[in-house]
Amino acid sequence: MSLTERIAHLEEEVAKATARTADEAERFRVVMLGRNGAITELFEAFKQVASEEKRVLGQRMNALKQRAQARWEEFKAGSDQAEQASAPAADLSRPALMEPAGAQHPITITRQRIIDVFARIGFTVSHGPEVEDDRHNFSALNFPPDHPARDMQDTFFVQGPGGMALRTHTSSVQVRVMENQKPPIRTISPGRVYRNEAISARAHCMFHQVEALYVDKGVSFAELKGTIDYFAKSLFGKDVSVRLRPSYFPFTEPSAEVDMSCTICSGKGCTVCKHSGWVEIMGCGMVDPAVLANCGIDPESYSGFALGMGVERVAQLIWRVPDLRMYWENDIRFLDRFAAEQTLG
Ligand code: 2NL
Repeated sequence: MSLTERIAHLEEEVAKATARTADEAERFRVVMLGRNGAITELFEAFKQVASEEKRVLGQRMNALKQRAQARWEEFKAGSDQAEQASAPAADLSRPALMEPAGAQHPITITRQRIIDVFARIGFTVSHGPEVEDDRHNFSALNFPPDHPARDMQDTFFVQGPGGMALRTHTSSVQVRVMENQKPPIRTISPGRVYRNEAISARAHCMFHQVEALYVDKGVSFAELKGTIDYFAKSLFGKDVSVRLRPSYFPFTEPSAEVDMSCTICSGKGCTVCKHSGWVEIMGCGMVDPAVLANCGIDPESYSGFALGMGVERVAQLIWRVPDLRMYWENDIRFLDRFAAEQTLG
């Protein structure tokens, strides 16, 4: 057979070839284009062809080889589809694979519950900067210039001019609200606060606070106590009671510490309440008239109450968290406990 005849023969073979499976497609490749394949052998024979014939035959052979390669690609693609089509159909009645669901962090859940309780009695949420100036974190709140909280020992100061610091409470947000809004003011400020403390089971250098502020004409201490009672019963159940102990804050007068009947032992006495039957949950008081005046509100016409609590502390009382460090260790065995928890929302 002459080379021209062999080319014509293979052109016909390539045109006629079929392959339904991946194996058949592979056989076509080996027979035509493999190391000892017919087309490969054709190119070997081409070396003997007289040079005046080389151009015409060469073009025809290149076309043949390209055609064979294209058909092989077709066979491969077609066999993939055929094999998929012949595979058993997916059983659509099978239950879906369950992806493990993430959980909200206990601090997120608790913060949201606190916000929801106050939202129901008309408090809005306010936010402010975490890096504050001296005025909003200290001086407007009646901290005297030599107060220990202003010490490097207690507060993280930021390098640079102006005495900027990481806020030590979200009262700084309340100051900004009072500067910018006229009473009546009913707002809560949830957020991170920072204190320069050695980290232990009971203290961390960062924690979350929620403060509430109510300023209007004739706001009384009785309303403060009623609000706290409503708050504690909403969050911990109708059976809890609260008591107030006189205390001191620079920004409130009078001031009080709030205890709640121990949720763990219902007041009978346990290690959480140190056998007293009471656990501390927040601080509160009537906004000092000087603080109102510092923020542009006339203390002759208006009065207000404020309270502040640590979110870590409230979460600890809901779930009996024994060590504050557990919140930030991200141990999956701890975090998984909250997968089933819901916010009130
Ligand atoms: C606590 C106690 C408290 C306030 C926060 C406040 C804010 C303004 C004016 C007056 Cl703008 N008071 N906030 C009042 C009493 C206590 O927090 O133990 N926090 C973790």
